Amino acid sequence: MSDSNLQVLIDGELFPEKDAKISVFDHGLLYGDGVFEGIRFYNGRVFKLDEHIDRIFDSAKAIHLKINVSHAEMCQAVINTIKANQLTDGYVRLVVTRGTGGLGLSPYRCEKESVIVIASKITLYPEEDYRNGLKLVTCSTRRPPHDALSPAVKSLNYLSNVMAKVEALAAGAEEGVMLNQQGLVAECTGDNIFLVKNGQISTPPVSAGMLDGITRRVAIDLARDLGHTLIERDISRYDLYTADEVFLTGTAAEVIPVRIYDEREIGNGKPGPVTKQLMQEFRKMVESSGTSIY
Ligand code: PXG
Repeated sequence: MSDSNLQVLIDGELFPEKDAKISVFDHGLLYGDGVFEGIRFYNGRVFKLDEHIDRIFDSAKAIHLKINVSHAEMCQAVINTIKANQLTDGYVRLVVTRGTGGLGLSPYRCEKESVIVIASKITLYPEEDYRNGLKLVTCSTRRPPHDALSPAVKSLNYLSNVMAKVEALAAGAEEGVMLNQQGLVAECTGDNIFLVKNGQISTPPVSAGMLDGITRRVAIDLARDLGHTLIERDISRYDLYTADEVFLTGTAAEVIPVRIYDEREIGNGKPGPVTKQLMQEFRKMVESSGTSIY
């Protein structure tokens, strides 16, 4: 996705896209040493901005990366970048890298972190996928265990997710289900997962080893507010195969139904009523809440 005239913010300074560059010695590039966020804005308002900024600070803390910018300044950087690009609807990629250092793993040789804000338009799944649902397969690439790199950290190390996505696409699917070290369902390569069975909604707990998705939290609150029973519990592939409905949540995907999983039709193969209701309520919420940009 490349918009020719994008203005990109790097360490507080705006650059035209073609001049928006960082050093080849940045440890974000050399070691994937850094963290990021994907944030959406709708209708001139940034959705769940505080939550995303909190999460990037938590991710940074977890990898021992000090961000020398305050929460409020980070929010302002996001808003200013959207403004500079005169956008009302789109997507922000916020990246904090360890910064420029020598060759060698030690982060202590990096002088200062770099904060990058890209604001752009977004297109992910085509409209028909929201109407019909996605095809999913199980990937052989697992989520890393908590004692490797915590899957709760939204780090610049997305290779296992990328490899899983390659598997999913190779199988002709749109998304891939990633299991944890126990073989239980964790999440998808860039989305969290939910199922509905006999009117009850369930989703794996964060402890299953996943990103604590902000859209996931929104979906949980929405479902409960609508009077649904929602529980966090261990979920196996069997549970998904035999579910009445399955849907995914993510900043990019929003709330999206699943039609087929590992060649098994989910329910009757059409988006179910709970999924449709949550999609609708989610849409209402994003259109009517968030931090004003202008
Ligand atoms: N799991 C993983 C592994 C993710 O990367 C989610 C779940 C959903 O979390 P949120 O907080 O977005 O509800 C994500 C989010 C991109 C992109 O550009 C990736 C995400 C979100 C937006 C854009 O690939 N990942």
